[in-house]
Amino acid sequence: MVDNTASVVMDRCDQIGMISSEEGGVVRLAYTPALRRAQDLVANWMQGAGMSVTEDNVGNLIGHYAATHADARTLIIGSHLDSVRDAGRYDGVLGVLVGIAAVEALQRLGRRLHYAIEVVAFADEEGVRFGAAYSGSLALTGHAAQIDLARCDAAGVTLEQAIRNFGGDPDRIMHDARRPEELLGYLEVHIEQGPQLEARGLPLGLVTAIAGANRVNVQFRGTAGHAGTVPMELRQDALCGAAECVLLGEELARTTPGLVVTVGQISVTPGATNVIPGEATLSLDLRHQDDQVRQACLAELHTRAKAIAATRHLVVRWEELLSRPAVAMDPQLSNQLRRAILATGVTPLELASGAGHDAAVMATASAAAMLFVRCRGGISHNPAESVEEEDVAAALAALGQLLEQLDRE
Ligand code: HGY
Ligand code: MN
Ligand code: MN
Repeated sequence: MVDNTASVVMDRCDQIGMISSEEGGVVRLAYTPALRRAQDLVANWMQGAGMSVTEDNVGNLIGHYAATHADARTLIIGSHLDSVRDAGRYDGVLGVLVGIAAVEALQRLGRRLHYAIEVVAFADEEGVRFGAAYSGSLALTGHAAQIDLARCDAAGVTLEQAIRNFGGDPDRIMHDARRPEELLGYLEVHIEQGPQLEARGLPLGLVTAIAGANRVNVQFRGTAGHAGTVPMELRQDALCGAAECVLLGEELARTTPGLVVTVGQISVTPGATNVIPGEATLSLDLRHQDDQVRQACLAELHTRAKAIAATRHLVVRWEELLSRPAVAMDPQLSNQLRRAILATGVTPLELASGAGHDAAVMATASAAAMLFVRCRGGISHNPAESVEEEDVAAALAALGQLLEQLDRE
């Protein structure tokens, strides 16, 4: 039988990639109508694969493929359907669709395993709309208390209201928690979002660890004034303070091995060409594989931001939105995954992930492992994101092999 599963996965990635809240680019933010359309389409594919489909209180989409017996443990295969702005078609989406395809292959053979499989599309992995991230996997791993339901999006809608509008129940998200003893493990298939697999001509990677990350909103407040009349030495220009902080973050990252610092957003008020900015707010994203280094750099940046404010007679507000430790993948499950990849004739590259993933949160409640798929030029968070169909086929073969291995043991 010609196995056209990989081409079905590619086609479905294209179909999901057509769903966006904006013309001319892929934007599917958490709890928006665009994500609703994507989740409803994926729910149909889950049903078609013989899974029973539910959504939990926090908005995770969950397809359940029952085991041979009722009290069996569950292997969760997950990733996310929400996207960044102007996103590609594979970040998150590929992992959900490969999971469904693996279950479809079992269903076609009428196979039931000694464990149940759940394919989960986690709510709000990217955290673009509300600033913090991972609400789906946090709720599922019993950390609902870490979710700040009062956070607002740019339109002033709270996360709580957004979950309710989406059809979830923010008052009951603590009940989404799964008991660790019922979980066999967690597996996430994801594009590498980096250049290493391509550089080595390898299709698949085995993730060793996921970098720790901080997200901070840094707000500088000065005094708005007339661009034509306030002498330079009397200005309290909030944007100049923020700009100095941006370049300072870049400088710190350039001189600290393994540190990455990114300012992806900056907003200025009042935002008029002839008004000295009274306020400037920047988003800070800081990551490192070593928690000590990451925390020391974060503290250094905070100290330097306060010094900038003091020198420029500004007030700085440092609001921490997210702080995630670096997480090592589970050795046993990773060994199983390595064996499965090798059994398909592929030698995996072992590498750490600079990108964050729900796997880092799932690892707090279950053995977690990740399979990376080569992506062209390592490009991601960009419409040019792309994968080769044969690399998707390689991932499907490795996943199918892993499912059989886990079933035998
Ligand atoms: O930001 C990240 O690393 C991931 O794309 N959420
Ligand atoms: Mn992403
Ligand atoms: Mn992702």
